[in-house]
This record gives sequence, structure tokens and C-alpha cells, in this order.
Amino acid sequence: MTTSRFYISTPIYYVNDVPHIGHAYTTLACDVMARFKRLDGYDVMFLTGTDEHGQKVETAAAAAGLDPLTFTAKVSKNFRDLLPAMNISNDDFIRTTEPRHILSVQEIWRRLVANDHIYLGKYAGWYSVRDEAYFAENELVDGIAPTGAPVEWVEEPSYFFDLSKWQEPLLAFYETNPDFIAPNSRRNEVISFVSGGLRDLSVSRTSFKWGIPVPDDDAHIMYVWLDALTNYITAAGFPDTGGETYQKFWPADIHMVGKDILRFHAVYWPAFLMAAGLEPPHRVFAHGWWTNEGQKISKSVGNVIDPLELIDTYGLDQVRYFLLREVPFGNDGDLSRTAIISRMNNDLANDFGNLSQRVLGFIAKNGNAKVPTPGLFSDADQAILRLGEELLARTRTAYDNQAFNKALEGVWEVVSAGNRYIDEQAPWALRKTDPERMATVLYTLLEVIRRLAIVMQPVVPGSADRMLDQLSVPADARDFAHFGTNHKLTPGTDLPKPEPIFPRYVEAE
Ligand code: ME8
Repeated sequence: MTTSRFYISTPIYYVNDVPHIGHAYTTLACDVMARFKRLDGYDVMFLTGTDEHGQKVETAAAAAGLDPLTFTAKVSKNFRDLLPAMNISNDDFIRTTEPRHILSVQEIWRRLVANDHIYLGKYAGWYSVRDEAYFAENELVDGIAPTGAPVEWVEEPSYFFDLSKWQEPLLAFYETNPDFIAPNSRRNEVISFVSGGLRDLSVSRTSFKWGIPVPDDDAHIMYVWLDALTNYITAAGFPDTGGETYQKFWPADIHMVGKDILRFHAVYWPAFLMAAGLEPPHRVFAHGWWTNEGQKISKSVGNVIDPLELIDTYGLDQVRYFLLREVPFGNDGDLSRTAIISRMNNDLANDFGNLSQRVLGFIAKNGNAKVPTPGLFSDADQAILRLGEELLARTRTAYDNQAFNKALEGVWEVVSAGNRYIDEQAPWALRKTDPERMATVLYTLLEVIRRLAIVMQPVVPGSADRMLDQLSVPADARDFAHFGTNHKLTPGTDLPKPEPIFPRYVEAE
């Protein structure tokens, strides 16, 4: 049997600054997706990394008084260090200054030249260093880029990629691959942009040096987006297209990106790949942006959110849960203190945490600290067991659409049903009158909690693990192959002393 594979990537982050909530968010979404697929039996490759060339990084290095190599190594490390702090399970970390990547980008270039898609000309127009993007005169709004970034006039010899010829092939590609761009609203946006016509794209620069040299013409370095996008295929082993990794993992399943960089991924990238005779990825998913207490996040306002500080204040799994639960993935969202505390206290502490703590605490006190032995299951027991059983398939459908909030809403329906069930069945009242029935109710609840903890692993890996520890579920029985009734809890198994898993947020005095 061949295992299915799943390749997911984050954007590679510019090393001009420290990591912020935007970086943490994209990486987290990929992590949750990667963890889900691993638990579901896929062979997963999860890639993240840093984008280290271009004018923006060169300028940041100069401002820090460092040469670009020293500077990029230092800042790239900050991004790498964020990963364990957020419990990110990436399989690879790519830096665009690595030899494997330089080799790969130069090979892509050679193929574009060999296929006659690159020609030498002269660029004269506006450039935004902040966006690392070219803008036409008629795109400017009051003399600045539509993104709000300042632009500078650039006039220099440049190689061009014949993007104008790719309008029809791209539209045909979107048509035959309706799932390529998600969510759907973004797909329409891209189609309408491409339908409006495409201009050839300047793909080299001569006015600065920090980039990958154009093969056979050292006066030019490559445009940073051609360099950066190629990272996804470098990590899949390119140029060795016969290699095992390439054969297995390319084309990628999902490039996760912020909405601001969708055009590069959904227009330029498939055009470059098709022009080089390579397959485009399966899907580009554009997520929305966070505001901070209702305000746009920006360095000049000084309201940039440090993900490490957030984790310090509220806890890692709390932050992971909040970011994925609060807004439909793809929409913009607001990060507010009240909203985080409410999710933390209501959803995690009162609903989910309390369900497991009530049941495990009661068993520890009244059930010899063992998995109870159930009798016959009543209709009510069977109904809640069935809800738990159906949860995986429902969650899988949501994950297949990157609808993380929907997946979590589905989980919480079962959590609420569990809390209602325990109130209705009132095992504490059965302790004296009908201990056998009490055992059946508690066993039913433990089975529901086991299922909840298994499907929650991708979002709150640490907490779900602790919950499964408290249920004495062995480490090798926590993947989705062990979700079913065949792997239900064994009566008589010893249970450790339960500890609360999701603390309430208490305001400091
Ligand atoms: O764009 N909310 O790098 P970058 C959510 N190097 N996401 C946000 C955000 C916010 N407030 N602010 C920024 C680059 N982001 C390129 C990518 S890939 C081949 C090259 C997101 O460091 C933003 O949408 O600027 C983007 O996905 C990422 O954070 C920032 O990436």
C-alpha cells in the first residue's frame, strides 16, 4: 500500500524585522493542517522558512550596520526560534541564501530562458520596496502604492518574463482547477485581475547586489519574488525532478498565504511554473488579517503584536485555539483581550476542560480510579456515543476546506452535548441507587472525551496529550486509525490522578 502524501507550506518570511502575529498565524494554520493529516495517516511535508534577498532586506541590514549575510543569519534565527515556542511541527526550514535554493532558482531561470519566456529590456516605472513589487502609474493612489507603501522611480536594464502571454493559459487553469484558489471570493478577485490583462514582469534588477545572480549575466540579480516563490519547489528536491522527494511531494497540496500576497502565488507562480514546464501547486489559500483591538496593526502606530508575549499572557494552546476559532479562516479578525479571555474561560475552561475534569475527578473519588465497566447502553448513551463517533468524518470535511472554525464548532457541539448528558444522567445521584448504571454513564463519557481529545490534538496538541494521558490512552493509540469503537477504552485500566487542563484566566490584582 502506498501512503498518501501531503505537502503544505507557509510563506517564507522577510528577515527585515522580528516575527509578529501575522507570521505566527499563517504558520499555525499550516501546523494544524499538517498535524491533522499526519494523524490521518498521510506522509506529510510541512515547510516554512525565510525570504532573505532583495532590497528590503538589504536596506534593513544596512540600517542595522551589518553585512547582509550576518544580518540575515541573525534575523532568520528569530523566526526559527518562534517555531518550538509555538509547538510548530515543521519538517523543513528553508533559507533562500542556502546553496540548494540558489541552485534551484538558477535552474528555473535557465528553463524559462530555454523555453523562450525571458527577454532583455529596460524597466522604467515605480517600485515599492516594502511590497517588493512594481506598480504602473495608473495603479498609484495619491502618489503611493495601493497598499499604502511609498514608491520610488526605477529605471534600469532588466530581464522580463512574458507574463502577458499567460492570461489565457492562467484563466484556463483556474477553470479546470476550481479549487486552486480559496476561499471562493478570493478566486473571483484573481480571475477578474487576470481577465483585465497582464503586463510582462521585470524579473531582474541591476541597481543593487543582494540577490541571486542571473546565470550568464552577473550584472543582474533576480527579482526577489521569482527567487522567493521558487523556495517551495527547492524544498521538494528541485532540480532533481526524478528524485524521490520530488516525485512524492511535488506539486504541493497547499500554499498558505496572507491575502496581501495572493497575487504573487496565484498568478505569477503558476505562470512561472507552467513556463518552465513544471506543474503548479494544487491550492493557494489566502487568509485574512488581524487587527489589534479594532485597529490596523502597524509599526508606525506601535501596536504590533509579539506572539511570544501573547503566549506568555494567555498560554500556548489558548492562543492557538483562539486564533483558529475566533473567525472563519479566510476572513479578517480582531484580536482583543476580552475576546481571548472569553474563549479561554468559556470554551476551554468551562466547556471542554470542565467536562473532562468533572468526569475524571468524579471517577478518581468514586470509581477506584479505573476505567469503569459498562453495562447495557441506553438510547441516551448510544446517542452521545454516536455523536462522538461521527465527529471525525465531520472534522475531516471541515479540514479539507481549511474551515478550522467549522471543525471546532463541530467539536463544541459534542462538548455541549456531553455536558448536557452528564447533567441529565447525574452520575453522582446514581452512586448509591444504581452503581452499575453510574459505571455505564461514566464509561460513556470517557469514550466521548477520548474522541474529543483525539480530534483536538492538531489545535491544542499539548493539552490534548495531557487529556489522553489522563485517560491512559497509550501514545501509539492516539492517531485517527485508533478513533473507532475497536479501540475503545478498556474497563479496569488504571487512571492517573486528574489535573485541570484548561485554567481560567484570572486578572492580576
Ligand atoms: O510577504 N494579520 O513576507 P512577510 C494576518 N516574503 N497576517 C498578516 C498580518 C496581519 N495583521 N500582517 C502580515 C512576505 N501578515 C514574503 C513572502 S512567499 C514566497 C514570500 C501576513 O514577512 C502576511 O499576509 O511580509 C504574509 O502572509 C505574512 O504575514 C508576512 O510575510
